[in-house]
Amino acid sequence: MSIETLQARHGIPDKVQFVRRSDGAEVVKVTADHGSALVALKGAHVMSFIPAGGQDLLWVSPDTFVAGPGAIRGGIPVCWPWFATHQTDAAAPAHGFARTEPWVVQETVALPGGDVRLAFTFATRPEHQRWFEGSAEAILTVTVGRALNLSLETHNSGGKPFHLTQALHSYFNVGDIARVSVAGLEGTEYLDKVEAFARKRQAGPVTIDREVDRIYVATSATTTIDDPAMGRRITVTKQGSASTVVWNPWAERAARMGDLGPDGWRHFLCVETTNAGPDTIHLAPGERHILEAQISLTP
Ligand code: TA6
Repeated sequence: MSIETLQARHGIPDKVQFVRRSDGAEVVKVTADHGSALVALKGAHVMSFIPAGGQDLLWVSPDTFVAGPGAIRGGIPVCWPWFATHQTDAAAPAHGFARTEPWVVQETVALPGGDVRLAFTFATRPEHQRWFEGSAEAILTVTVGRALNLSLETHNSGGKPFHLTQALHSYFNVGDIARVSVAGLEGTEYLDKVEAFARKRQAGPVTIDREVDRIYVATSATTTIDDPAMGRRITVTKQGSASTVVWNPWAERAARMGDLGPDGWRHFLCVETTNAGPDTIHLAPGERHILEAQISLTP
């Protein structure tokens, strides 16, 4: 559907605007009473969330090419229907195929309290069968207000059961990664991807002084990112998620990645709401699962 048709069908004056930017990216601009957001149609990818009077909670690389075929670096990639590398096919798209494909706009709603809700859908197609044998539908609901609420519902719409791993892979904007700490995971076990998935236990808050790539397991805890350089704290609460991923590539790996911009790694931390690693969702035909995250500035 063209961006003009989307605007005619789903635009809401002063609140929801569908635009093609000068770089070719098709995006939805959302202006709610207490916050604003920007969502790319590719991947239903939230690229910005600014609570009223504040600064962006999300980081996007200045070097990312939003309109290109690859994944957007930053914001909140929706990793679905698998997280990280595919279980059997290393050549399959990392973090699933949904993050680089267009999603369908289902509805936009101006809610009574001043928040704005958008809903996007994505359905698997026959060409995905080589990587994913089931038939699934995803609905991503994005509600913008004082907080950013995300709900990712998965429905097994086919006749076969399937396994699902997934993430709301949020890149948070931080002033100085070396001074950030994350509370909420104290005492939690994690798989350390930097050390061949060694099983370890978190002592105290999470701090970053090297490459960190961890799947915290068996946790539904709320996490709070304390960012003294920006003088703020960000809280992430979640439901339908029994794992949390914390990732920052640090300098060396960032240099190899090539799309983070100069010193970009210093200015983001991923704290991801996931079902990842051993935390796998099994859906029988007709079953549904909902993964939810609420992201807000801590008052
Ligand atoms: O969530 C952490 C992680 O899986 C890391 O291992 C790292 O690879 C990161 O995601 C980024 O993945 P990407 O495919 O976007 O380069």
